Amino acid sequence: TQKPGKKMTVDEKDYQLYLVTDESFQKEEDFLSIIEESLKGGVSMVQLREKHLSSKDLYHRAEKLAALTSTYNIPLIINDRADIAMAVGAHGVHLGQEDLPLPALRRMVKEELLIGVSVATKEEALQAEAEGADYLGVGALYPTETKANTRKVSLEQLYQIQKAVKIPIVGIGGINENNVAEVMDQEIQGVAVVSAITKAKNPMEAAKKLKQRMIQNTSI
Ligand code: TZP
Ligand code: MG
Repeated sequence: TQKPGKKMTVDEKDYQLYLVTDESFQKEEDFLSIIEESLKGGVSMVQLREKHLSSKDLYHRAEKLAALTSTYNIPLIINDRADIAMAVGAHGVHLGQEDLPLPALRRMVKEELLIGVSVATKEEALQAEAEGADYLGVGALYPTETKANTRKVSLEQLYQIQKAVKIPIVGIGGINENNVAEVMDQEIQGVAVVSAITKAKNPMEAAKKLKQRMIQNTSI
């Protein structure tokens, strides 16, 4: 946990294997155990993204998740809900293009929270960076069943976005052990995944495999 008023800092390497949770977790026991297994397998950052929960249930879920991620010393980001992020002492909040504009949110949270933004074009990336985003999620790079209405971003576009901004970038959308190397070849800091880990029979092994495949093919 952090001192009030001071932004929790994250390392570039914290972005390497970023797990995003999904509403397919119906039972809380499964939710926490899948995440704990993935942390043992090398997940380096977690985003709570559960759109079906009430504010109250989301808060309780976030509180439990914050206890787990802090045990593993892993940054926790809350999708779209700065109030919940602040309430549980999370590291940051993640915004989509349809969420509250970054400057408005920044006025409220000051430097207490990291703000990540989802982008699909170079223009959106440059704007988010200019407005003070701490990192970007770029995608969807591949077809995904996890999110409807994604916009397609090619690896070449990802590379161009990476060249255009200085802040850390994670690729997202349909990333798995077979394509993670070519994503990392675009010289970005990491990948964000949902199903490749949460739907795996063994989330710990899935995380380990992703990490191996990603390291094999990068110069870092
Ligand atoms: N944003 C763009 S694609 C996506 C989100 C949240 C879903 C990624 O899920 P998966 O299962 O890793 O394709
Ligand atoms: Mg959102």
